Amino acid sequence: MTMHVRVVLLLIFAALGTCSKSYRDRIPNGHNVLDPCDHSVTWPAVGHDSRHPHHHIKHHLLQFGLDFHAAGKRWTGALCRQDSDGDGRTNGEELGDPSCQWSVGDTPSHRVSGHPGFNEHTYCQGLVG
Ligand SMILES: [Ca+2]
Repeated sequence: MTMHVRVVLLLIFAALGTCSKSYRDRIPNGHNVLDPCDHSVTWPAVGHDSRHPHHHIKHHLLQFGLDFHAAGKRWTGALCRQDSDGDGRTNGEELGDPSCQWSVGDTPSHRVSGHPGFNEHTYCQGLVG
């Protein structure tokens, strides 16, 4: 492998590694979302059905991830008012922006209180027992 190829590969992997990190900056409390069933750990890949999706394995986007992409990968009023996981709470309520006022760089008005991609009531029950 030539030095040029190594440098290009390094840059590609570096870019892939920062993707979801920058997406997390685009939603309120994006770095504080917890595992829906185990609140002792965070769920870094908020839009994905795996906490740490590997880029070489095909992984699935949650409905929240699909909705985020459909909104132009931005926190919009419509995305905030949506209930992507169907648990009866809006994405904004779960992510600490119940009045849908948050903008990138702001401190959210509330703490994160749920995962916008999982209906905790049904998803976590399915994992027990
Ligand atoms: Ca939820």
